[in-house]
Amino acid sequence: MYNGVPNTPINVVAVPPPTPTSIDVDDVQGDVLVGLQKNSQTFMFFQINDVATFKTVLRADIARRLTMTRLVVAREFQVRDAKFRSGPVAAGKPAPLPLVGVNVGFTSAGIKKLVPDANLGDASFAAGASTQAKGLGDPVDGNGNLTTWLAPYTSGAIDGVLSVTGGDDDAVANEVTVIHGLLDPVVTFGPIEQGAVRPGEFRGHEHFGFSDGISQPAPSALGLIPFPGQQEVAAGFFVFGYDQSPATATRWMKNGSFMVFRRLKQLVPEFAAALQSAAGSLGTDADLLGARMMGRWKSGAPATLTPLQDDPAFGADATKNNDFDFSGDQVQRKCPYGAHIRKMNPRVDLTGKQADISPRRILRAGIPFGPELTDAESTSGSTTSERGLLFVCYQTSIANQFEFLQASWANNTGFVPGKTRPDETKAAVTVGFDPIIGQNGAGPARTRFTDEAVPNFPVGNTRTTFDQATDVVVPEGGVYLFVPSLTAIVTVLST
Ligand code: N7H
Repeated sequence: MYNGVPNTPINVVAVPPPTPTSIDVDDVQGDVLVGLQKNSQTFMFFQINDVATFKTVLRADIARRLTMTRLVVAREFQVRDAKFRSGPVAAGKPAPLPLVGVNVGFTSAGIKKLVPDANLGDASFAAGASTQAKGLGDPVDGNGNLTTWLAPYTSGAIDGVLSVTGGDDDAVANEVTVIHGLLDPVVTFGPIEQGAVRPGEFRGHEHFGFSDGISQPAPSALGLIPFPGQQEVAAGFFVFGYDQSPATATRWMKNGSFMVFRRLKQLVPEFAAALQSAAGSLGTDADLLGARMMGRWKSGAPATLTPLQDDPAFGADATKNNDFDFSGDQVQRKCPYGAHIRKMNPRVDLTGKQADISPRRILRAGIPFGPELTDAESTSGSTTSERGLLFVCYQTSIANQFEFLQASWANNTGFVPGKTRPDETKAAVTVGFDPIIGQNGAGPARTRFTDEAVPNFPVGNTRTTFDQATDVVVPEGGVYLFVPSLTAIVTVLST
C-alpha cells in the first residue's frame, strides 16, 4: 500500500512487458496486487435498483474510470519522482498528487443480478460476510445474532462497492460526485465509509500507533524485486488464472480476485490502559509489552531483531525491517509466538505439511477511519468517538486465506502447535490468542490470553501471560466481494 509515508516501501522496481507468464496488468484492477495510491478513500457500497441501466452505465462510463494495475505501477514511479524532486518530506511538504483511483467489486447478490446463473465456486463468498462472521468469533447473542455489527452490514442489501481513492479528500470527493451523477438513482448508495491516513507524525501508522503496511507477500510474475525477507508468493493465490489459483468455476473469473472488507473499530485508550495495567503487574513497561504483542515496535522495528527497545531507523528501513524468519527466536524470547505478526505469518515456525504458508498469505490494502484520539479519551481511558481500520484484503480463496487466518490462527489458542518451553520441564506451550485481533467467541466472556508477555531471557524460565478482559478490536461490519477483470466487466457483467 502506498500511503504517502516517507518510509513506505516502493517495491515495484520494474514491470516486464506482458508475456504469457506475466500478470495482465491492464486487466487486473489496481488495488488488488499493488494497491491504489491512497491518502484518502471512500467506499461507496451500493444496491442496484435498475439492472439494465446499471449495465449500460457500467460499460459506458464506469469501466473507463477504473484504475488498472499498469497505471498504479506507473504512479508509484510518479510518487517516488515527486518525493525525490521535492527533497525530504520534512524539508518542505510536497502537495499530494491527486492520483484518483476507482475500483469496483460485487457481492454474490450483485453478481447474481448481473449474471443470474453465475457460480463463482467459493462457498464463503456465496454465503456472504455476515453469515460467515459467527465462525470468525464475532460477538453474537444467545440466538446467534451479531451484536456489534451495524445495521447496513446485516441487511443483505449490498450488491457492490465503488472504492474511490486519491491524494487528498478533495480529489476523492470530486470523483465521488461524478459517480453519484452517473449512478443516482440507478443504485442506492450506502453505507458510505470514509478512510484517511493519519495526520502529521502518525502518517502510515494505524490508530494503536503502530506503523502499518510493512509486510506484504510479493506476487510472482509481476516484476517485483522482493525486499530482503519479503516472501515471493505465486500470483494465483491473489488473482485468478495464474499458477496456484483455484480452478475457476467460471471462465470470466480470470484476472479477478476476492476482496474481504471488514469495518474494525479499535478501542485505543482501552488498549493503552490494558497494556499499562498489565505492564505494572508484570513488572515491565507498556511499550515493551505492546511491541511484544504486536511483534513490532511502533516504528515498525521487529521485536525479533530489536527485542528490548525501539529503533526508528530500523523500523523505517525497508531493506531491513522484514528481514527475519524467527529461526533465531525458537523459544520466543524476543518475539512471542502469539504476537500479531507471528500469528499472521509464522514464517519458519510451521513445519511438515504446513511449512509452506503461501496458501495462507493475503494482500492487505486497508486504511484507518475516524478522528484522532482526544486528550479527554486518553485521560478517561474510554473511547467516545469511533475510530479503527477499514480492513481490506485480497485472495483467491476466502476460506483458505482470510477466514483461515482469523479463525484457525488468530482465534486458536493452540496455534502455533508443537512449541515447548525452554526450561527443563519442556512443557508444551499454549500460545493463546492473537492479542490484537484474536476473538474468543466460545461464550459471552470473550476473555483472552497470550503467552509470554515479557521477555523470558536470560533465564528462560519465567512464564507470564497478557490477559485481556475485553476485545480491543470490535468488528462492526463486513462485506465479501469479487473484484472482476476489466474484460469480465465489459464482456460479461455489463451485457
Ligand atoms: Fe494486521 N495494527 O496496525 O495493529 N497488522 N492488523 N491484520 N496483519 C500488521 O507488517 C492490525 C488484521 C495481518 O507478514 C501489522 O504491515 C490492526 C486482520 C498480516 O509479518 C500491524 C488490525 C488480519 C500481517 C497490524 C489488524 C491481519 C499483519 C504490522 C485491526 C487478517 C503481516 C505491520 C484493527 C485476518 C504479518 C505490517 C507479517 C500485520 C495491525 C487486522 C493480518 C501494525 C490494528 C483482520 C497477514
